[in-house]
Amino acid sequence: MNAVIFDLDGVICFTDQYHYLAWKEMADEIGVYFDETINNRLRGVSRMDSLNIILEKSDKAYTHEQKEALAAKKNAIYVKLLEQMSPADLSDEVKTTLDALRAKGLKLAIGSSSKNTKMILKQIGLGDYFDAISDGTNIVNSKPDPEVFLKAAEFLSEDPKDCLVVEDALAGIEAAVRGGFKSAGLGEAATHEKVTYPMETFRDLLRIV
Ligand code: B16
Ligand code: MG
Repeated sequence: MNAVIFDLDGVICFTDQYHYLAWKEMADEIGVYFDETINNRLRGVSRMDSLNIILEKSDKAYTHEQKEALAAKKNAIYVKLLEQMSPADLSDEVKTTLDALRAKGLKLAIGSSSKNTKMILKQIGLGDYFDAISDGTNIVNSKPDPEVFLKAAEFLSEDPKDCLVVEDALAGIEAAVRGGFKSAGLGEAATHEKVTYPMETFRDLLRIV
């Protein structure tokens, strides 16, 4: 293994609650039912795909422009909430493990669907930490398409078979498998039938690589 590619939300840090609060405010404004169970389906899913899932509960048809406006409204609320994040939102376990992986000579990258990746990394004090960042701003197709991870491997000049993808979402493991990567899964992702290494906690990576 030459490199490790980390999903961001649900692996390096946790912004689920901010996504939830922002989508909830938007959904309440248009009178569409939304709860934590629906929010769980949005993990690892792109912003527009998330909105489409939320609008399954609406009987109104929205135009593309109206959807763009709703997604922008949600994102403005979300970004405001992200401003509260600080290095205290990066756990000791994650930071210590990342440093240990780097000390082993591995290249470290991010592969996230989020277009807010760079802001989040800056907020938690990892703005300049990774060797490459592939995120929602450089892809056309989101997970389970492997594009975000293939781009990360390309940015690192590594072959997918020499990279480990770390994910918390089933769609993320699917993307890793389709791209020819080995995968390590946390939470729900540990239950994917094709995951290479199911994990209980982030530091388990040290016994994998
Ligand atoms: P944004 P990940 C994903 O991040 C989140 O899990 C998902 O809930 C979100 O909709 C997606 O990013 C897009 O985020 O609206 O900030 O572009 O898990 O791929 O790091
Ligand atoms: Mg995730």
